[in-house]
Amino acid sequence: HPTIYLKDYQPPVFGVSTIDLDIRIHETETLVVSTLEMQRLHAGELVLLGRDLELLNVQLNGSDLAPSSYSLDKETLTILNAPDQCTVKTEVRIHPENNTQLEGLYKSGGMYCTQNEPEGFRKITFFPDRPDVLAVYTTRLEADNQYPTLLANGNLIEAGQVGGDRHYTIWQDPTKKPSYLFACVAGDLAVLKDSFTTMEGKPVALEIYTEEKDIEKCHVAMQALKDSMLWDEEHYGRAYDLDNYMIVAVSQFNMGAMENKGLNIFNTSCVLSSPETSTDASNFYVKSTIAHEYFHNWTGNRITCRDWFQLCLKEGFTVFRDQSFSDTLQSPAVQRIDDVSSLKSAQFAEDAGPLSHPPRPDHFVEINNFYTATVYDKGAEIVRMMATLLGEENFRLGTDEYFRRHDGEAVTVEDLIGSLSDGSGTDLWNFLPWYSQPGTPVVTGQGIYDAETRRYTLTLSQSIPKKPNYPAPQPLPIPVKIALFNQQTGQPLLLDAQGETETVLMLNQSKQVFVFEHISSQPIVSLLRDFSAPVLLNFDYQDQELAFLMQYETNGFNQWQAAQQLLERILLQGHDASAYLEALLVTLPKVASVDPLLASRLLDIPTETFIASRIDSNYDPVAVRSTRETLMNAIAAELKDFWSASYAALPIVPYADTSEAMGQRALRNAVLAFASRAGVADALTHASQQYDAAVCMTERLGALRQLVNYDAVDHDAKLADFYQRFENEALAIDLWFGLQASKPNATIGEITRLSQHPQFDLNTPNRVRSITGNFATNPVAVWTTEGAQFYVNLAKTLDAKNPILGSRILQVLSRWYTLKEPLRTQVKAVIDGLQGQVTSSSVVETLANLQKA
Ligand code: BAL
Ligand code: ZN
Repeated sequence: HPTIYLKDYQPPVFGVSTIDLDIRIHETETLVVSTLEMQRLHAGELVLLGRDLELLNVQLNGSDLAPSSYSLDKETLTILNAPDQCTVKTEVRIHPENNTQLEGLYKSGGMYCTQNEPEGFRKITFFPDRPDVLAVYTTRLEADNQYPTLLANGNLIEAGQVGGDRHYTIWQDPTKKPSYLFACVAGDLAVLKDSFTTMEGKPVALEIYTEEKDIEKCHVAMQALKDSMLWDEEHYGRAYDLDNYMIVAVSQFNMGAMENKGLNIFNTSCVLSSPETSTDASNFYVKSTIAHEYFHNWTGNRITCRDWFQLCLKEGFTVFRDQSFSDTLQSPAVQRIDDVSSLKSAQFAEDAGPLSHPPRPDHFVEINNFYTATVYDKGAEIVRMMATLLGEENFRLGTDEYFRRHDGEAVTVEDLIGSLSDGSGTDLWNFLPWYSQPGTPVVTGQGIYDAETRRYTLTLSQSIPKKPNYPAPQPLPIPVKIALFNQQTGQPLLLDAQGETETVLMLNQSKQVFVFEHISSQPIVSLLRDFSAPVLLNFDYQDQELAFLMQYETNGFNQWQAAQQLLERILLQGHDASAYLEALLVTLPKVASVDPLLASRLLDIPTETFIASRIDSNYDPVAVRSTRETLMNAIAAELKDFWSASYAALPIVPYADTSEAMGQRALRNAVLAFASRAGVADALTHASQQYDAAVCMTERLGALRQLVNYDAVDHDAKLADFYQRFENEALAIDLWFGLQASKPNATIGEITRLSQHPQFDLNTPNRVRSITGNFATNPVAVWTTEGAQFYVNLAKTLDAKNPILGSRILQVLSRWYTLKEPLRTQVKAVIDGLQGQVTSSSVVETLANLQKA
């Protein structure tokens, strides 16, 4: 598999002005005829890309081409001596009914659907399948009458019967788009309809398609769609451009969702939501994913990527936009906590291992391997830093300029930085290295107070890990948002004459000194408020100072961050837990009474996998478990009275989809978990009662988790009850698998049995991930030869069936090299056993990266 380099980018030789597609679906084959109007842009050959296509016919300007006039290999069709303007028509046969890779056109359950990002379109027809070739699409779709719903991008312009048992539709998308945004669907689907009128007065028909039985679960998504449309108008001045916006729910899907122009295709897990079958977390995820895909219409579709190295251009910006939208759905402090939690556990871990890469990689073998936390989440953090630096008004001027300049184009990260700089009047070019340097920067700080001069001097320095095959890292611009607190009063200090208590320091050299005058006593500094930069922070705090910030910080995010810093010291450096416990004892009840959602997050204890991501050698999963268990037990014991009192104060009430109600449910579940651990009398009885009385999935699953984790007498009965209740609800059954796979003391035998359950299905990524993702949270069992073998076996099976998923699953083992011996050697031998057993570019590239570590 060849390596592709950013530096080798060449513009397309031919453009395509229009493509007419005729897709005729039959049970045992699909025939695709495509007609491309092509124009030469540069010197070179006319090359179309195609994979797994059976070429039946090719015509140039209306005449059949003899085999001597074209050449065909596994990936390309080259038309020899093509004129500068030409019409190229191909007819191919494909087999969506056998396509288990879930790329291109495939069958999911009883319906046909597509997934073309990044390179699926070449599995449907021959085309210059690259994001910088933008064309107008007209699609004719024909299928048996048993598939009454026939959808494609754009407007429906014709429909009719073909004989007695088949029918067709013709769709035209007026906007030029790259091939990865093409979509079509054939199925028997119900539809939920609504409408939205844009700020330009244009009515837009909104439609969500799913199985009839799930139609009532589409209301959350529909409301989120309307909210997103309004939000983008209000915050970015962006209105929707087509007459309709369709979303189709699909049960077999590798990604969360896909932003195809006017015809989003969604994993059911990201669009269906009901209180009975979805947790608050998944309900929230539905809303933010709907927003994400909608926001892509401007950041991704109207302005797309020049090449796949620029993936973070659309993904980073769009994640930043969906995170900002989500600030309106729950308290912004908790939104930031959740985003930073996942950044630290996924992206920091990725950047610390053999899969480390910059947000804009400079080479890849398989682009599917780069839909990563680094591209998405670190990409979002870079946009966030620039937005922080500019402030709301100037950031808007910058984004306005980006949309004005590049609408309808396929562009690069440089185009974004250039527009933001010129539009805002602030030079942001020093942010460019953030896109090209891998590794998490470490910011180290020291504060000195001089009582005589009443001066507080803060010294900050940065260091960026040097990664193999990358040039020596250069210093980055790092915005550090800070506040200072008076130790005696607990109040924030005024930092200027305008009464500001917060300021942003720009650290853009290796080391810098910042001086604060007129400070009347030794302050406590709170650094990196709202996580103003994606860095690791190393400040010479006393534990007591962090405990102080837990109690007195007025910024909810930094209250949480102070707790996390203390916890990391306890878990990673063996610090005594007393300062943390004392602070938690006074802080938690206070926060719980005003913001239960924030209180629930204050009980976040770094996971074993997060702790492991910070240990680079001699990692002993059993020792980490034991240290963490000791801490958890100490917390449970210290706050025993609080658990009892607050559980009683949080009765089950009728369901509401509000931040406050979510907070009460989250806190109740966290309290129940600690109460069960503390052995509070009746805790498991309460769990059992909560299971029975639950009005929503969050309550039912939260209770069931404690019954299962603590082996309550009725846990088998409740698991059976859960299964029976939700037997026909695939997403709830995923939760049932996931809960058992994440049981801390689950053995590999239990995991293997789960994977042999009749409802386990290798063709449904959600089901596979319900086990592989949840079991991965149990490093004690994963890091054994049997545990590693489980992942290796799955990767091997999926290598042909679904390599994108196979590669993801193998990535769970990426930090094998940090293990203590003899485990390290044993697990490496298991990984090496895959060598020569796999052939897909996705799995082969990941295996090679793992072996290089
Ligand atoms: N573009 C792939 C799915 C997403 O990020 O929206
Ligand atoms: Zn996206």
